[in-house]
Amino acid sequence: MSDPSHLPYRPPRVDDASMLARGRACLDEFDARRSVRFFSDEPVPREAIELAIRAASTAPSGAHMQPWTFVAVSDPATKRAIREAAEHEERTFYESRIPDEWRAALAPIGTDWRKPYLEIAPWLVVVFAQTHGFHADGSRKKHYYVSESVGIACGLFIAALHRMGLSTLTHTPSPMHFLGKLLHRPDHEKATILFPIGHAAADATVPNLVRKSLDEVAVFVE
Ligand code: IYR
Repeated sequence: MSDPSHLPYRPPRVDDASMLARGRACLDEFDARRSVRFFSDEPVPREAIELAIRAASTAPSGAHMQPWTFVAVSDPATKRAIREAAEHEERTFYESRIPDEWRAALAPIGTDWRKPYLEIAPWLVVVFAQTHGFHADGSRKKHYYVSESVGIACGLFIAALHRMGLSTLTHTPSPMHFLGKLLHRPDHEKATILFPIGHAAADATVPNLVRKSLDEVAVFVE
């Protein structure tokens, strides 16, 4: 007898030649993505953000708990409050807390404490990790592999935005507690990544970075 809680799954079979053609196209598309710090203020429809969140939420997660909350902000006053709080934290980071090795690592990227994109980009999406959930009776429900699950969801989110022609940045103001306060999130939700989202500015530039080669990132055991 078949298990009623399991359904047949028959992903379409792809022949090797098509597989490799698709793989190359996918690589080219992902390779063309860059983290963007210069945004246009041109509006982006809310539905584009909804679609990217739904795409992200298809990520595999520990015991299928989907332990994430995406908070999407377009309200200018809230964006301004986030910018002000982020710049306050970043200023102390860059001016005193930053260790020398970290400062040197960031030098080629050229970042500093100023974060104008937090007001210019039409959307900010803050991804919160839920340290636990709740059962129907209000008791705690355990979540598993929360960082891994949220990290995978964020990866799919970035890929979905890129496929839609939108730009983003994985921004991690440190510390991030202010985001939970400003966005009225409950204590069991921890801010993990803040994504400014929009169209890249017409004159946007990106650091001239080189990606590691396959040999530097992979080992095959055959
Ligand atoms: N959170 C800071 C610092 C920063 C840290 C890393 I690691 C980066 O790759 C880039 C920046 C900021 O957002 O400027």
